Amino acid sequence: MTNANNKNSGNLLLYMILTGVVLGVLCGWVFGPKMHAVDWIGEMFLNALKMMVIPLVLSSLVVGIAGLGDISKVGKTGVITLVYFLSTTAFSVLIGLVVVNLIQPGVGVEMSVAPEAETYLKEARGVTDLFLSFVTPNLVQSMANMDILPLIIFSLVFGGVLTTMGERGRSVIDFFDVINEAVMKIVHLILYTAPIGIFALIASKLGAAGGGDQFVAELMKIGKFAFTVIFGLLVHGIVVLPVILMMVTRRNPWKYFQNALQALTTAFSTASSSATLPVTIECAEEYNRVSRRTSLFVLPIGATVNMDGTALYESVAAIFIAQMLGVDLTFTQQVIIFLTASLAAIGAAGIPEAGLVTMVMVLQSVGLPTEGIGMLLAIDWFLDRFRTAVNVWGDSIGCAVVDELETKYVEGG
Ligand code: DAS
Repeated sequence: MTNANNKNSGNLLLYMILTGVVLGVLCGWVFGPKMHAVDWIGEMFLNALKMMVIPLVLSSLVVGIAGLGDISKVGKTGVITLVYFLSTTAFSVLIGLVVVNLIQPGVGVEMSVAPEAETYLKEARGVTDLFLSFVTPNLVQSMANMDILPLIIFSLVFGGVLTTMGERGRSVIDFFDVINEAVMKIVHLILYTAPIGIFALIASKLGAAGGGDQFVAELMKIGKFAFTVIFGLLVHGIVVLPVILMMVTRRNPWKYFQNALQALTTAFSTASSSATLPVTIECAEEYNRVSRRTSLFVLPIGATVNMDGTALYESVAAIFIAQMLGVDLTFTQQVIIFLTASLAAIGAAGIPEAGLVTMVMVLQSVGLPTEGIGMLLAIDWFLDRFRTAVNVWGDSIGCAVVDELETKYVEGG
């Protein structure tokens, strides 16, 4: 199919997905819990995308690494990617800290704890656990648990080693190249079900929240907090990231956004960066014309470790809980939150509500009661969608930025 046909069919699919989102909100809002009936359709669509994540990450990184050239080029591109990830995450946490200290959403709010908070407290990991999670004693077990971080480390090392094994290594890389292409073709097929899958995901989620009225009542309980989070995410997503894109690549951010919209809509609907990864790669390569070697290197890593939206959310939530308790955090404690929120975002998996689990680390770092998470539970499924969309937007812009700098300073350097 020519690129023009590709784009047209992509546009048609996008309009159908957006229609699915609107109808999903309407039906969930009006029919409430009755929309539980379509829960299984949304679950099937989400699982179909998740099913592609493991083969996609493994094949993408092996091919991506090999495409970058010799080990010194891989090293330079890796440094550029890491600098982009860390700087945009730092920016997002800084924005979070500024807006939450200015708006003060927690002042005057009574803290009540939801019983389900226990679940998130049990799954929480400390800073050392985060570093331990980089390497696994059982790769198959980690993949079964959708623990992508160790798979990324393994794939990067495996792909790097293959590039040093001459013809034999090349043949294995070509094998993974074919797998990667086949996986992307399967994703194309899955995306034909996206409109109905996304409709079902949103309708059942909003229905499970009790429908429109119940959802608004819960939202109003911590409305100022929700406003602070969404305002901060918009500042980062509409100002900071597009400015970086324009300054480094001279690309038109609005055009870039339109071409990434399918991925952003999927991220919003699924609340999962990992499940959205196949679509993020498709939008970057097919529509935004980012080189395959860069998108296959940056996006699988970004979907797991580069989570600007999550980092911002965790810094805002920690200060919000302190404000509710009347705890006046010192400057040093806010610096500690800056560091642990950035780390927690790196450790959060690209799955729904992962940011809640890693938030425990942030609260514990400054001695705040982790039960405070209970205040956020009722609407986290809603705010998670916004932060996941910003996570994916940050990854999408990252691959264009790295592509530009890699071409200028590594390939051509
Ligand atoms: N839902 C996570 C993601 O997939 C983000 C989060 O929970 O904060 O990016």
